[in-house]
Amino acid sequence: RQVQIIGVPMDLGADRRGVDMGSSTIRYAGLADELEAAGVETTDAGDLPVPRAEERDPETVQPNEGSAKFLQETAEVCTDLADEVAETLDAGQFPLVLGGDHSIAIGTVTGAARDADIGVIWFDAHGDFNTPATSPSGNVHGMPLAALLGIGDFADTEWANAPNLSEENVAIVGLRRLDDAEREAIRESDVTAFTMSDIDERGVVPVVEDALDVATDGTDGVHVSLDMDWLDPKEAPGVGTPVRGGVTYREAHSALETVAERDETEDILRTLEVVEVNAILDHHNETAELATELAASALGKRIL
Ligand code: DIR
Ligand code: MN
Ligand code: MN
Ligand code: MN
Repeated sequence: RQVQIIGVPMDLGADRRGVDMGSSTIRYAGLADELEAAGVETTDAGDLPVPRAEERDPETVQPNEGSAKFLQETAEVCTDLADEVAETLDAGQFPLVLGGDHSIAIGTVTGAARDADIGVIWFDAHGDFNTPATSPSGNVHGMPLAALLGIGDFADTEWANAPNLSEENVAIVGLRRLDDAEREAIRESDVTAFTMSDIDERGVVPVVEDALDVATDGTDGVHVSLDMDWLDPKEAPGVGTPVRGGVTYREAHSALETVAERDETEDILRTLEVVEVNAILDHHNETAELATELAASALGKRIL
């Protein structure tokens, strides 16, 4: 497997500035060496251009302003990213996308789903199921799953609706914080959602096995989206929206090793992204280091 690293220094989708540095901090934490040690060859495409919030002309306020901040800019970045991901796959390489905030998943998944039926595993404390109409924050990083599935007012949002992705093939793992409208929308959808309570009761490996079954059922491949706030803030302090009660360091590794094991036998992994590492909030780059390690686990790193 030849991995192509694609950085997306995006922070327009989140209130906490500093997440734009996520891709550099993950690289600085030694991603390429870590992957090489795992026997994975890498190349690096560098960072996609992302406009700075400060650059925007206040005269050109978007129609969605207030309900979804920077939606137009997000659409542009995600369209570029989708092209980059699709081209990387066409070239026979494996896209590893580094955020940036979670809004970029709209681009990654749209690109991954361009020429294949895909399933998605979404490791996150949050549901990311808000829409511009329901979002209490207006931050697009709380909306990517709803956007990709064309939920609510995203129904006609062409740039965001992933072709070849159905709700039946989406599994959220590790949920512990939902806004009211998100809870409603997830219940009404055919998405499978595993909460932290499921992990408490059953253990992380059986839950991830079930999530893999959901994501692989009738699909050509799986996208894994890893929001670092999925982990407990004690393990991953460098995130903008931490929620207590997340998975531990060991559980996180077990989960991604479970993905890698399935991939070893069934060749299921199509794309991977790691998002929401916030360099300003991090302690000595430890969240970026953990992101690096978890990416290596997903791509097959083993102790023996
Ligand atoms: C919150 C936070 N539900 C929002 N979402 C986050 O702004 O919509 N998702 N942080 O990962
Ligand atoms: Mn998220
Ligand atoms: Mn299908
Ligand atoms: Mn989250």
